[in-house]
Amino acid sequence: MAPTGKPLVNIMMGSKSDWEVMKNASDTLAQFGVAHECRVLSAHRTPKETAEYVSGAEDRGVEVVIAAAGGAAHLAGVCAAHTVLPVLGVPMESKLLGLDSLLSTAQMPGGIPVGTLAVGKAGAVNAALLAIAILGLKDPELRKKIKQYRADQADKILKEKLT
Ligand code: RP5
Repeated sequence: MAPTGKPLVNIMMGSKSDWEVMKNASDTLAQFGVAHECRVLSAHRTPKETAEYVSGAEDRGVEVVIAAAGGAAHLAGVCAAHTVLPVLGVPMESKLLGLDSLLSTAQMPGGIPVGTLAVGKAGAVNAALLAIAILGLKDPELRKKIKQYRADQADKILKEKLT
């Protein structure tokens, strides 16, 4: 069940076509019980609404913004330009295998940072985990859950059997 309460994380994506991948970020936050809101908002197609939404994030009590886009992927950069909250960028796979998205998201000019994750699903999951780690700085329960997640992950690897 999706966690209820005031969203601490906003997940934004440039198109509904990004949702299949970004659902992994949402599911990861849900697994840790972190309330969040997911929206389709585009840097290019809905520039005004994107700016308004992210500009209001701090006042809504949001603490981390995750922004995913593909191709000429300016969404995370535009978000970072409109808020001082940490912005985590997830480059989507694209016609150029995500390299265009990666560079568009990562190559920010000095002064406006975007923390850029890997292209695609790994980036979506890791953006959520990094958001949780940021929230965990002042939430010992979340930090405990991260440690358990890492321990479970290690256990799983150590138990792998190759036929
Ligand atoms: C970007 O363009 C979106 O983030 C998406 O990854 C890409 C393609 O969008 P659609 O044409 O599928 O809507 O803005």
